[in-house]
Amino acid sequence: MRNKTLYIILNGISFDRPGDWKFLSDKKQKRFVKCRNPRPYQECDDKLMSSTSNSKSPSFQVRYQITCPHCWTVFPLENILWIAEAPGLVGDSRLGDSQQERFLPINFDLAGNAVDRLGFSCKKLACPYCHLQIPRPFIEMQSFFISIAGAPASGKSYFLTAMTWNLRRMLPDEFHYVFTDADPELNMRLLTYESYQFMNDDENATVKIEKTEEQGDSYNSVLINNQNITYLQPFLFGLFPTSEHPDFPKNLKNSLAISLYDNAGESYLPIHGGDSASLPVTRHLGKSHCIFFIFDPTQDNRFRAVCSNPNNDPQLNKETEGNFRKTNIRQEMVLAEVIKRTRHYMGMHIQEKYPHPLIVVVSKLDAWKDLLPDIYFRNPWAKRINTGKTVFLVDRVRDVSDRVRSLLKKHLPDMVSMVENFASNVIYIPISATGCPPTRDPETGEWGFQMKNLKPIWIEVPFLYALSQTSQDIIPCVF
Ligand SMILES: Nc1nc2c(ncn2[C@@H]2O[C@H](COP(=O)(O)OP(=O)(O)OP(=O)(O)O)[C@@H](O)[C@H]2O)c(=O)[nH]1
Ligand SMILES: [Mg+2]
Ligand SMILES: [Zn+2]
Repeated sequence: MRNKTLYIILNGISFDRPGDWKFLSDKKQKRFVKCRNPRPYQECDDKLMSSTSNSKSPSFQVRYQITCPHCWTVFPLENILWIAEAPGLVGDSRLGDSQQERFLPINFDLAGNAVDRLGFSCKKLACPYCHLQIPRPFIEMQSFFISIAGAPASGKSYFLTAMTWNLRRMLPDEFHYVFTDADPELNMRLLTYESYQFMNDDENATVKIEKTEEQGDSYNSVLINNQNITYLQPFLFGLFPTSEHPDFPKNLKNSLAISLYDNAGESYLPIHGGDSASLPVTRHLGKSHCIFFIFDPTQDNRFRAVCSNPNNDPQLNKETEGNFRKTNIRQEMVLAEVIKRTRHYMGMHIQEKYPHPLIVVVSKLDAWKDLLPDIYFRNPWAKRINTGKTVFLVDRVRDVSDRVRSLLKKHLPDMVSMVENFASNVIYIPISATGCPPTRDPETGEWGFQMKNLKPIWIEVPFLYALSQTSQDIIPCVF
C-alpha cells in the first residue's frame, strides 16, 4: 500500500483521528497527509472522513474508498485522477485523442485544485481504471446504484424520464431533499428527454422518447490493455438535505450519490449475447443496491386476454399493435436472464437470496388499470399533523403490491415464483409514465404522447420505496 500524500480541494478542514487523512496548510500548498498507523483500505470501506463540525456551514466528508459508477472498480481516494483543463492537453491513453488528459497531480493551487502540466487549475476528477469522469458527489457521499432492467419496449426509458422529472420537484417539497444532477453534462440525454416530454413549448405537440440503442452516445469506449471495452453511461445524481431539513447543516451522512442504469432491452435477452467482457453493459446488476425489473403487461398474451382495454390503447389493439415495438421473447425469460446474471456478477450461490430489494415495476398501468378496480392511486406519503414532517406510507404501497401480486400469480404464476425464489425483499409496484395511451400525430402520422395529456401515476413510488429500505433517515416511514 503506498503511503502517498493526497492533494484535494477541501479548504481548511482538519482530520485528526489516527489513520485518517490530515489536512495541512502552509504558504505554498494545502494538502492531505495520512496520519500514522493507517487502517487498511478494505476495513475503511463505507466509512467517511469528516471535517470537524461547524454549525454555521455544512460539514464536509470524503470517502476512503470510491466505487466508480462506470466500471465499478473500487479504489482508494488517493488514486483518483484529475482531468487536465489546458486546451493543449488533449489525448488520453484510455479514452482517445479527443479527450482531455487524465493525470495524478503533484501541484495544486491555493484553493486545493490540481494544476495540470500547462499550469491550468483543474476541477474534474476521473476513475484511475477506466479514466471516465466521476462527479464530485461520488467522492463525498455514499453511493447508491439502481439497475433498471426489462425487455425491449417494456417502458424503462419513459419510466426513468418521468421518475427523475417528478423526483426533482416533489422531493424538496415533501421530504426536504434535493435530487439533482451530479453533473448536468453527463445526464444530458436524460435532461433532453425530460425537457422534450414535460417542458415542450407546444403542449399539443406529439412527443416521444427514442428506443435506447445498444451502441452510440449512451456508451463510452475505453482502451484497456489494447482491448476496447464499452461501458454504459449511467445517469448520476446527488441526493442531499435542503436547508429546511432538520439535518442541515449538521451532517451530510444522509446524502447519497445515485447512479441509474438504463440499458437497451436487447442487452438483457438470453439469446442475444448483449453482455460480454468487451461489452460489460449489464454488470451493474452485480453492484446495484436495488433492481427495478420493469414488467409490461401489454406485451404478455395472458394479460392481454383479460384486459378490456378501457382507454383503447393502440398497443393492445389488434389493428394498431403492429405499429409498436415488442419483444418475441417472453418477459419471464428476460427476468430469468437478469437473475442469472445478477447471481453470477455478485458471486451468489444457487440457494442464496438476493440481499437487496427487488422491485417489480409493472408498467403502463393506464392500459390495464381495469384489472385493479377500486384502487385509488393516492400518494403514499402524508404530512404528520403533530410534527409537520412527511412520512412514507409503506402499508399503502404493500396493500397495492398484494393486489398486483395476486393478479400476477393468477396469470403468470411462474414469474412470481421465480422472483420470490430469488429475493426475499420483493414488492410489486404498478406505475404509468404517461397516464394515457399513445396517440397518432395527425400531421406526421407518428405515434407518441401529447404533453398536455401526460399524467404519470405512482412514478416516484419505486424510488421512494427503494430509499425507504435503505435509510429511513432520508425517507421516514410509517407502517
Ligand atoms: N400506455 C402507455 N404506454 C407506454 C408507457 N410508457 C411507455 N409506453 C409505450 O411503450 C413504448 C416503449 O417505451 P420505452 O420506455 O421506450 O421502452 P424501453 O423499455 O426503454 O425500450 P428499449 O429502449 O427498447 O429497451 C413507448 O414507445 C410508448 O409507446 C405508459 O406509461 N403507458
Ligand atoms: Mg429505452
Ligand atoms: Zn471506472
